Amino acid sequence: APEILVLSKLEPAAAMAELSARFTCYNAFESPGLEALVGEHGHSIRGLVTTGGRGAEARLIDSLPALELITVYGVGVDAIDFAAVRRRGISVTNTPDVLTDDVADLAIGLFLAATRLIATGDRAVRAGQWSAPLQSRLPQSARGRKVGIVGMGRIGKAIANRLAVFDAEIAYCKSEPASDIAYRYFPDPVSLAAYCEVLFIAVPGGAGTLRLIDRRVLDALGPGGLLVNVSRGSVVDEAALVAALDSNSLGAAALDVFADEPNVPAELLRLENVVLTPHIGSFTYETRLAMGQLVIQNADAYFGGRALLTRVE
Ligand code: 8YV
Repeated sequence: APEILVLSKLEPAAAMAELSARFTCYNAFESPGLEALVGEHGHSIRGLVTTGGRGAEARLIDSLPALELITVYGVGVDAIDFAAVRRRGISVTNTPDVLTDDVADLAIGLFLAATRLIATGDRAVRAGQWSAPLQSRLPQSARGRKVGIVGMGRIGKAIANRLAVFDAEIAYCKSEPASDIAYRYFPDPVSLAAYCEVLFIAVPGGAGTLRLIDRRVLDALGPGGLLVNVSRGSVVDEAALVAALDSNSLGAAALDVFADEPNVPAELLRLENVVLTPHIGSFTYETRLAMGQLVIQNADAYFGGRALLTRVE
C-alpha cells in the first residue's frame, strides 16, 4: 500500500481506521513523532495528510522526495507552500462544502454569544453572581443589525442565509461584486466596517489576506461594533485587535481562530467583551467524518489513477 505521512489524526475513529486499512500510515501525532518518521521513511512517503492549520511548508516537502499528493483535512490551504508544491508537481486536495454549514453555524453562535452576553452570563452563574456582572449594560437585540461579511464565498453565503432570520441588513466586501447575490456591496473592509455593526470574517487565509483587518478597519467598526472571526487568525492584525478592545475603540470580538494557535494573547483572556473558542468551526461528528472520508476518497482516487474529487492543485 502507498505510504502516507499523517500529521494530524482524523478524529472519528472510523475514518482513521479506514485510512490505516488502505494505506501504510506513519502517524506523526504519535511517538516517535515527525522527525523520526521522516528520517526513517521520508524517501518512500508518497502521500501527506495535513490540516488547515498545520503546515506543509517547503522544508517538510523537500524532506519527502517521493511526495506526490497532499490531502488537506480542511478547506483552507493557506498552510501549504504552493511554490514548493508546483516546483515538484505535487497534487493537492481539500475538503470544501462538507464543513460550510457547521462553520456558518458557529459564526452565528459566536454572534449570539457575544451579542446576548451568553459566555459572560455563564461565567457569572458559575461564580455564584447570577446576573450581577451583566447589569452594567443592557445588550442590543440580535435582531435587525447591520451586518458585514468580508468574503462572500461558500461560508460567507451560508452565514448570510442564517442571518436572514435575524432580519439583518446584510452587506459584504469582495474584490469584485458577485453577480449572483443582491446584498449591498462595498469594495473594501474599511468602508464595509464603517457601514456595519457586526463584521464577520469569512475569507481564506494566506498572504493575500494577511492582516487585512487592521487598525483602520477596527476603528471604522467602532465602539459599538462586534468582530466575529471563523476563518484564520492571520486575517486580523491581532495586536491592533487587542489594543482596540482594550481601549474600547472596538466594542467586542468573538473569535474561533488566532494568529498563533494554540497560543491566545493573554490580554484577550482578561477582557470581558471577548468570546473565545478553540478553532471548532468544523468540529462536529458528522462534518469531521465527511472531511475524513473526502481525505480517504481523494487518496484512493489518486493512488488508483482516478480523477481527484476536490482538487486544489
Ligand atoms: C481545520 C479548518 O482543518 O477547514 C479548515 O480550513 O481550519 C479546519 O477545518 C481543522 O482544524 C482540521 O483539524
